[in-house]
Amino acid sequence: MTASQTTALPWASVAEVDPDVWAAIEGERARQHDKIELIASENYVFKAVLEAQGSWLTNKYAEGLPGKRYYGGCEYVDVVERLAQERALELFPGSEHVNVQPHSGAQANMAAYLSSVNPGDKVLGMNLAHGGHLTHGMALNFSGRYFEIHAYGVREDDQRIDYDALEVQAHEVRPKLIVAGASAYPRIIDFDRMAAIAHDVGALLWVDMAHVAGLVAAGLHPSPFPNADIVTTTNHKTLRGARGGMIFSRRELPASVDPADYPMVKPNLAATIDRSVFPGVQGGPLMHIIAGKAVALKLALTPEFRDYQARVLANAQVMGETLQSLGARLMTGGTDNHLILVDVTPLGVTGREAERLLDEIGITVNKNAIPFDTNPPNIASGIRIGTPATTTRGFGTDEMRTIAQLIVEAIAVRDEPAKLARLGRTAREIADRFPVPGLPEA
Ligand code: DSN
Repeated sequence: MTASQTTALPWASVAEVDPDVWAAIEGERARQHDKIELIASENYVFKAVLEAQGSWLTNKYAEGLPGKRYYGGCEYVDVVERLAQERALELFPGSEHVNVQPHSGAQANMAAYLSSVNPGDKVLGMNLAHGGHLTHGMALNFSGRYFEIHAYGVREDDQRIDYDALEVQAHEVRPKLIVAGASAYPRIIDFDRMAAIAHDVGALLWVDMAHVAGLVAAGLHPSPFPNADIVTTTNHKTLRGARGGMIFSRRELPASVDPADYPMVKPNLAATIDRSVFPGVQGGPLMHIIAGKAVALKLALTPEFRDYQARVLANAQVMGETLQSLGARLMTGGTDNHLILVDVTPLGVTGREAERLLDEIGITVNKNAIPFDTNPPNIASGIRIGTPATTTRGFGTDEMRTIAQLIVEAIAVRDEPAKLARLGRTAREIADRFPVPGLPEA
């Protein structure tokens, strides 16, 4: 390297400094453009969010909260974090307190536990195999290792949450904390009923609304506020924001619980939540990511965002109806939200086979266990299909109908490469018609 190259290095691009990493970034750009993204937890951020996330705010340490930092020079990051907080509280009416620092949904969830239960305490969470989440009590996760987890689930006949059974179980178990929320549940979750069940047994209700947060913000899924005591979310799923998490809470414990059961809550729940995020589970907040969250939350407060969420739902409806009319078995018989859980075994393949096959024709999904699955999780009987990303891209119900047909046809002609190649060309033609927001053209 020459002296002038060394001098230029601080201003050089990724492509110049590290062609290997740049090639992978560029490959991912092309993949995101060329393929149809149906992973229910993914989305595309707008350029303004990418710009904030990629900004020099990454250089700043800012442990603490706005106005109460452990570092100097925080005047601008304080502005950014306060804007994110104000917008988050405005987006979810009934919310009383928010911390926008969690690096991820899992870390927001860790802070929820730290604010409400001690190791060994009883927690009632949704069974992962029925659509729950790793951090809601899976044995290998910290949640399953440190707390006494009791799982509730869905009924076998209609695959819907059995609230009556949950109520009975809550009275038997007497948990300190009930966790609501799911990663692969296509129906509305009755947060109010779950709050009533929790408060009736002297427990706190924590809602992890990560998957449906955008729908909640748009008023298209019932809100967990004000009845849930703690609410966590990611920012990057239906909310279409920067990658990361947020945690909301009531200011005070609800009157229905005995404060003696929650000795970690001092002097109130809001302060406990903040303390649980930092120094509880994190050090310095990622200020560039918080800037991305602030920008995305501003966009989420617009009428266009509500319209987008309505189109996410309409697209999921049409996708589900078309798949069902073509012989696929939908868990719960349909969907109320942004995702569909499809048992693909009646079509002659496992979830793993379907995932691989669809990838071949340019459609990205994930294999997913279905409730009472007889296949192991790494094979699975189902696939999970979501519409947030394609809807951001501008796909409408016509495209959804065509994609559903492509999915079923690809499975039917899975042993015929020429036919699969033809389906792949159709998928690519659709993708080519809709540029991905925020993504530069090649
Ligand atoms: N991994 C996410 C999902 O795909 O649903 C949840 O954290």
